[in-house]
Amino acid sequence: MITLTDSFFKSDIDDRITTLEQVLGWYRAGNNKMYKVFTERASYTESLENCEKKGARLAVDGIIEAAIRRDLFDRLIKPSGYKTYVGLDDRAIEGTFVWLNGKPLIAGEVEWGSGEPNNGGGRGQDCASIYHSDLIFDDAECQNKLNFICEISP
Ligand SMILES: [Ca+2]
Ligand SMILES: [Ca+2]
Repeated sequence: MITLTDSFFKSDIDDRITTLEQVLGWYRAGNNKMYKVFTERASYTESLENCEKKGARLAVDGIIEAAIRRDLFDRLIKPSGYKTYVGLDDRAIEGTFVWLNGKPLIAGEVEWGSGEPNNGGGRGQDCASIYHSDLIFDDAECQNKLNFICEISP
């Protein structure tokens, strides 16, 4: 795994974008942020850490924006073939989903699967994921090992 270093972030933005796109395989979305789905499945906490190690974060902005979300789903999440974590959870207050940027999820902002979020019927499911089959969300048990999508502002 290639980890982005301080020197990378000090280099010219065009060089950074070229490196991310052409060397590291990140996708530049319409919001000018870059995305990559990682398939070394990880828990939610590990996914947060893995994105941070890459100088990124678990995806938020491109997931909130519906058109970008659709693009990211079609290009990255669906082909990855597995449920994928995004930066949204209700770990702090049960039933109150908050994006990693601190903004609360607005009702109707994303489409949940039928009956979701269900908190696992009381077992405790606090970490949001997107199915690879359809662009719908499910709250998963945070220790589940899923794919994850990172977001970086080059
Ligand atoms: Ca929950
Ligand atoms: Ca669920």
